[in-house]
Amino acid sequence: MNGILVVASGWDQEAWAAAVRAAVPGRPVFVWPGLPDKAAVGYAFVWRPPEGLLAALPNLRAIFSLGAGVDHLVFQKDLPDVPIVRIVSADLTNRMTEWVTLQVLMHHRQQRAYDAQKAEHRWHELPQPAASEVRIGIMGMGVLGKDAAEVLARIGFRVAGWSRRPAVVAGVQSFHGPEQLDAFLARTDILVSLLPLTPETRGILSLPLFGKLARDGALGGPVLINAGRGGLQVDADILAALGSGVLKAASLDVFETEPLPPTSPLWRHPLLTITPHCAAWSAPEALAPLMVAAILAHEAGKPLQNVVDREASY
Ligand code: NDP
Ligand code: OXD
Repeated sequence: MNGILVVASGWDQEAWAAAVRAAVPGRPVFVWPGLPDKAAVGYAFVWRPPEGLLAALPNLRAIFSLGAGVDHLVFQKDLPDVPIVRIVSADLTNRMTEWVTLQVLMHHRQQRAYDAQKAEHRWHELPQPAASEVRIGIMGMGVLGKDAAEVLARIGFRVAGWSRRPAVVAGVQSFHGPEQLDAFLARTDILVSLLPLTPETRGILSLPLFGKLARDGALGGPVLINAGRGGLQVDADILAALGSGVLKAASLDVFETEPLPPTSPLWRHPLLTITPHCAAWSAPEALAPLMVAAILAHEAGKPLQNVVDREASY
């Protein structure tokens, strides 16, 4: 029957279903757990689906992740052997670039120090380096990393990226592979992480790595910005690095446990900026039409785009 099942744990499933129905009127759209006939599902639109659910759908043709990241899916047991398609959209990419640029500029333009001065009613201009004196390093030069790199380079920062394979972006230096990681870190003042969570990247944002960042930069110490996944970062190492000056400050949008528990010491650290995994929201009205268009093209015989490499886990 090629119906569409929407399963989005913790998200507004009804908003997603409404956006899908508007994009493909007449197609059956089911909202988990309201599924009268498992055989009626051809496509699943998912965010953190319950383990085992997808394997129980006998006519499933493809799985669409409602997020750009697919770690919520690829590590599930019993995942059926159908293509997994992930989100690639200008809307989501722009949202992420906004967030990354905001965080970079907040650290670069010393906004936290000015907030503190405002609290004391203190009028005092701080020395301000130019963007061209600051080196940004972006870990993960995929769809999101490349866009952020282009915008930050356009503002005038010295930008480099690190990925598995060389990435070509005009005006952006490319580093790749484990063998070039140290050289990338040694020239980086603001480290931006837009990596996916995979067995290779888990825990990569750790004290030994922070210790390899440049210490001679114009900002007076390295800054960490992570919007990739919480599992990339070792929270205790971030706290230790902030405490000892190995990191000057950090901005985190993602956490191993979300929502971040109220008892987490991360909340209390004055040098940490925290946002609630909102860097790039998946907007149903922007994304559902793209996913439906992909289904219609697939049903017309065209190959699916943005299919996840299960071997690489992203
Ligand atoms: P892509 O798959 O397009 O890009 C991933 C990048 O990471 C690629 O450049 C890839 O290298 C690189 N990479 C992967 N593994 C390694 C490794 N072991 N060593 C070095 N580089 C590696 O993903 P997107 O850019 O679309 O998204 C990135 C991540 O952002 C998502 O996986 C998700 O976790 C996160 N995200 C967070 C959001 C939020 O709101 N906080 C919203 C959306 C996404 P190569 O180019 O060589 O393949
Ligand atoms: C995503 C996310 O992966 O929202 O898109 O984190």
